[in-house]
Amino acid sequence: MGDVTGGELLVRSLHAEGVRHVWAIPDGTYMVFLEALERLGPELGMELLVPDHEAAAAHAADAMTRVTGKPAVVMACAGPGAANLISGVLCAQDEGSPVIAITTTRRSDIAYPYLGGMQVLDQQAYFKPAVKWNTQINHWKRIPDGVRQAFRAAMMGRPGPVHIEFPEDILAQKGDLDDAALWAQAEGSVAPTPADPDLVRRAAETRVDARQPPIHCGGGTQRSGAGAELLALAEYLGCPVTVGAGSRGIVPDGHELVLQPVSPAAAVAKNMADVVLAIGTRLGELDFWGKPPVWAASGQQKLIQSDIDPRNVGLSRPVDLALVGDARAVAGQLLGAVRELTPKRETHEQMASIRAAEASWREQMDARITDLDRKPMVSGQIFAVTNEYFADDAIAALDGGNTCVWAAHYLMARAPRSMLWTSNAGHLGTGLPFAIGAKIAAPERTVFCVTGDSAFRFNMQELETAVRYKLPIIVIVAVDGAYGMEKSAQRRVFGREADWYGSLHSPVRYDKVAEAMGCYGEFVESASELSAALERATASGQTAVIHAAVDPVENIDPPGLALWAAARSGA
Ligand SMILES: Cc1ncc(C[n+]2csc(CCOP(=O)(O)OP(=O)(O)O)c2C)c(N)n1
Ligand SMILES: [Mg+2]
Repeated sequence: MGDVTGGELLVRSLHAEGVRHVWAIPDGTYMVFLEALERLGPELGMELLVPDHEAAAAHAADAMTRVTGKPAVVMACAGPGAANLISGVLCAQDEGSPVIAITTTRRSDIAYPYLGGMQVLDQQAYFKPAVKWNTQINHWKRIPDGVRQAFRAAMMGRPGPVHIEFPEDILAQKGDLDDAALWAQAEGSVAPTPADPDLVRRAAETRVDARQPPIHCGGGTQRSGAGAELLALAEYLGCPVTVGAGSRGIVPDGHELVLQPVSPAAAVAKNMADVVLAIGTRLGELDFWGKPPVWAASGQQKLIQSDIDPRNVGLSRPVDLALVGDARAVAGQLLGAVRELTPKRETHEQMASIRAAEASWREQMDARITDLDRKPMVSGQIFAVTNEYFADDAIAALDGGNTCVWAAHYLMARAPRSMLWTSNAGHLGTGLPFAIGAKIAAPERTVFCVTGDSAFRFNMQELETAVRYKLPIIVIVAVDGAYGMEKSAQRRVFGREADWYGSLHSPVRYDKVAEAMGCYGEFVESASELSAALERATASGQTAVIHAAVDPVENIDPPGLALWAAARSGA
């Protein structure tokens, strides 16, 4: 009988999967695990990260997966910790983030909900709809393979969260390491799968013969890191590229072929196309379900759809050719196939009319943000300033209601994995935790967050976490004193003069709150003051919060709101 605890075996099993960070609020049920993590962490290169709320930790882990393309681990205690964790896990599921959620249960002899034990919850049932796979490990020996299964399940197909739980007595059990099935995964164990080469060839022929062949990129392109291949494919064919909220930056904004989502230009490209390649996407709600009026009707337009998960293909409209496979692999295959069929092409002539549609839309939009001295500022001006101030590979974590709609139109995403936003889940409270997770995962990259004031309040306590880990992230809070997007909805729905029922906050100075929590704070009322404030915030080297007073009337009406509302109708 060895003396390696289940807690230590869990640490070693996570290490075998390449884990470097574990988010967890200390708890007695896994103190044996924490003992081993403290003892072995320096040697194994593993670190404990302590959040202030479990849901925020799940969001931070979510961001880590987006920035690295790898799974990230979050742990929570039996009962209330698990309950707090769940909203972050649900969000990760919507977003396709491989978050490994670990919970404990109380001891096996008392972990029965009817028995009267403390912190007892049927967590298997509770997590089941929120994850791809979950299990309970009931023997010391099964810890490494349980962990291995969890990592495989999280990464296979469309990535997503998984849940494993350990009764506290299993973590306290002891055994001999030689008896444990502990090994690192072989290279290639989770290799990205390509599509059928014959179908790829047919798809390439269809695209080469097409008159107007845009590429539409979904979030799967970001997950698989398909940026280089897609850029090369688009440039080779000279075709327009449309992106969704989850794929911004995959072909960098500012590139002559890429078009902003939810814009007339993107609608023209999609609607006029005779053959669309939609890659790494389900064609969901913010893609207008792949249907008219933004897209042409399926009889008039061929759709080649590619996704890693066959269940995502042909969901809401018929598909002419399906390429089931990893987005990066498929984009590389298509590039190889079109190169054999045609020499490199000039930029498609259609780009001229598309750009004309974009220019008139942009002109109207930009007229609203030209006066940089106006107080309070217009929300969109925040992004005009951050676009200038931050480097191309800076990571922007976005959060809020209308604040994010402004961001969608004004923020330039100029690198892959540079814009983090829960555009599928629409989950407020993710911005600050995302920024924290991103900075930990990519310390060499600049990270900033722009958040609505209401969104910020959901997880504002995590400023303490950012300060504790000395993370120099800059948070810009767009303060309209309200649930701005819900004011827009009231105006739309009430059918009478809306009075912002339930939508207004009492005044808060977020820079002062931040200062009280050990951050650097700034209060800014006009966009012209914002870059100097950003300079000072950067120079502080601290976690910084800038209270940006935005015009509450302007914030009710971000650009494209009618288009966004239209996106949210139909199916
Ligand atoms: C967790 C969560 N709760 C509630 C909502 C509903 N909701 C969507 S937008 C919004 C208002 C957001 O306000 P704020 O963050 O201040 O941004 P603003 O619209 O004012 O720019 C609300 C309450 C949500 N999406 N997520
Ligand atoms: Mg607000």
